[in-house]
Amino acid sequence: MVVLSESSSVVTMKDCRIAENSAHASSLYGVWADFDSAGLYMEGCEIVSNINMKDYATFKSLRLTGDKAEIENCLFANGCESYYYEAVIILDDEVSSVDFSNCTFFGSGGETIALYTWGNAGNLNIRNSIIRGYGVLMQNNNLDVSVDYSNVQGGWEGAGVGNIDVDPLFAEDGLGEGGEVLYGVVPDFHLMSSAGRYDALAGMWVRDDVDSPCIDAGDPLAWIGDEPLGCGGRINMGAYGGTAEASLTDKCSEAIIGDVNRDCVVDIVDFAAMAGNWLVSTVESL
Ligand SMILES: [Ca+2]
Ligand SMILES: [Ca+2]
Repeated sequence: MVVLSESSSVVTMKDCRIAENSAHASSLYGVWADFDSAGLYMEGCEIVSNINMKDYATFKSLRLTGDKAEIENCLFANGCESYYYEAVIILDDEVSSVDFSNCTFFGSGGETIALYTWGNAGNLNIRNSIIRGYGVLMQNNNLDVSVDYSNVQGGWEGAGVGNIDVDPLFAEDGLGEGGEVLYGVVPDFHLMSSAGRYDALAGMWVRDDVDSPCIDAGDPLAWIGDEPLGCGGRINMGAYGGTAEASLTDKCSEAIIGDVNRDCVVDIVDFAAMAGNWLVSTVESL
């Protein structure tokens, strides 16, 4: 477990992986961030396949206690079979502002809750994310919550637009047909795609027979980031949306100069994107 406590500056965690740990304790955490005055920035982190072996115990990927956090392109998924209660993410009281963007929350087994909040008063914004498992539970909640362009188990009836509730068609969720954890099976939360999907285990691109509904389902105004050629010109939901490992929309024979949004067509959308940034420069002065 990583514990971050009483930091006077913003802590950055980038491309960290906390995985395949098991322990026997009442309560376990991947990261517990308890800040008095600063905040947490996480990008590209994975807290996956950890398990608490004790009955009626929990493993929480992330616990935020206090102040603000900004979390992008992170994956939170932990195994839990017979335990009656678990939360992938927990937000405690005193949280003031938490933004999740392009994250995947997956609670497996038992009555696993993907996102749990308790007694908060602040802002929680979730965008372009996938929340599967036992859905979202909020108790004594005073948070101002918005969820946009996300796939939420059980649906989302609060503030926000563009949300869906469908099977995200992960490459491998690590569960059997009865929802049981398949030990020894390495989960892979890339989205299935007939045009192309990065197989994390094999380290190569493959094609599936089906297409995930989370492909090109993110905020249409969000930039595609590093999504590769054939990305459809629109960001995907989930932890790999906006990255070079984003699942593809189209099979494209070659890149075309001027195809700004990499959807394999040069049209007015590309022209507008370029015109909107006309004469903008990011060159830093020496
Ligand atoms: Ca896309
Ligand atoms: Ca284009």
